[in-house]
Formats: sequence, structure tokens, C-alpha cells
Amino acid sequence: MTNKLTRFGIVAIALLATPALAETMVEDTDGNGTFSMEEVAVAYPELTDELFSQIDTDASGDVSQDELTAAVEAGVLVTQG
Ligand SMILES: [Ca+2]
Ligand SMILES: [Ca+2]
Repeated sequence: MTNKLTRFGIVAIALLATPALAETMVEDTDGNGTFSMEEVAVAYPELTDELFSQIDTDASGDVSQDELTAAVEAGVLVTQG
């Protein structure tokens, strides 16, 4: 019983300690160092061409980690659930 409670406490602390800001689920699946529209769309199915070009602030055709972080912090991309 005590053990169970302790474990719950640890999980709760871990959740609270996780920085919610700039936390993205986007994965660089092809490992090229940037995020393509396809890669971003995996984590954000509601992504549109328009939204993607908005995130791609230097218009390079893909999204860097910095661009992605900025978009999440600006609330352009909203993490689901
Ligand atoms: Ca990539
Ligand atoms: Ca870019």
C-alpha cells in the first residue's frame, strides 16, 4: 500500500517536472536534421500547406528545430491531448 502511494508520488512529480512548453512529438524520421511537412503532419494531422509555410519562417521548404519550437511557443502548433 505504502509502496503504491510512493510510486504514484514519483510519477506525479515526474509529470510536474516535465516542461510542457516547446514539447513536441515531431520526429525526424529520415534523420536529415529538419522536419518535412510529412514528418510534422504525423504529430499534427491538422497541418495544412498554409500552416506549414507559416511555421517555415525562412521559407526553406522544411522546418528546423528552432522553427518548430517557435511555432509551438507561439501557439501556432497545438499539441493534441
Ligand atoms: Ca526529416
Ligand atoms: Ca525553414
